[in-house]
Amino acid sequence: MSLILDLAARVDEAARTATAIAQLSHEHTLSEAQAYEVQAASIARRLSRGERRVGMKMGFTSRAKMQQMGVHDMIWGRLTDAMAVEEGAPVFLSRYVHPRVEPEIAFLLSRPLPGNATLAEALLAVEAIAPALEIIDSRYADFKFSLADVIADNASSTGFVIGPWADPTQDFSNLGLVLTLNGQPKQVGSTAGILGHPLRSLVAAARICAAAGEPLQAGAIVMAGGATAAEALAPGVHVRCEMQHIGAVSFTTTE
Ligand code: OOG
Ligand code: MG
Repeated sequence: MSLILDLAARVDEAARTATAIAQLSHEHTLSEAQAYEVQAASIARRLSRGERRVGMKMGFTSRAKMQQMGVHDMIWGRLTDAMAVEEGAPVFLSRYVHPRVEPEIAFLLSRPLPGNATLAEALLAVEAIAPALEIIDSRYADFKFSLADVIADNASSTGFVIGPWADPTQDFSNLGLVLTLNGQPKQVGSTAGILGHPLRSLVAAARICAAAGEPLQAGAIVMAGGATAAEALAPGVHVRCEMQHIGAVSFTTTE
């Protein structure tokens, strides 16, 4: 088995069985390109189990996230239908290693986006925006990783919860947001924390996906990246993100 396929099996099995593994970088020096090959191969394993691609997620698009994790490059990951969590459905923490949650904004595309799309073109391709929560879960012990490690691990993707879809023609450049756990505010921020305007994250997503040979298609969901640092999840917690003007999204955790 090639090294890429072997490492893909390692991260995929770790995610599937919610078992922490050692960082790949402890044993192997992977380039960023090789790490994305591992990610692609791990997603191919999911697709062969019947999962379907539904979009992509951006990572480290805010200073808050970069500071929290000590990584200063944008990354991306692939989303499948199995990662979608219906709003209000219970989130079973036994499925994860050490899950965290972070507030994001999601885009739904009504048309394909070429790699060279401008901000204006990207906006025209947005059918709707929504307040969203991303559940991230590094498969690496202690949630510690190098850039190549986290890329190979599909950018810690685990789950995403999308709130009510809203009109994208309103100004969403600087919407205040609050992340509460059991009613207690834990993180406060703004969509402006995402690259100054979350639409910039969509433009970057279009460029990255086209370069990877998987251009963004109509119907794709794009998660713009955490606007604030992430919070650790424990059982029995009601998690809610309220986003100014566009509404709220929530879920409750269980064992
Ligand atoms: C990596 C994933 C980063 C974001 O929104 O910045 C990410 C991690 O923090 O484990 O999802
Ligand atoms: Mg995220």
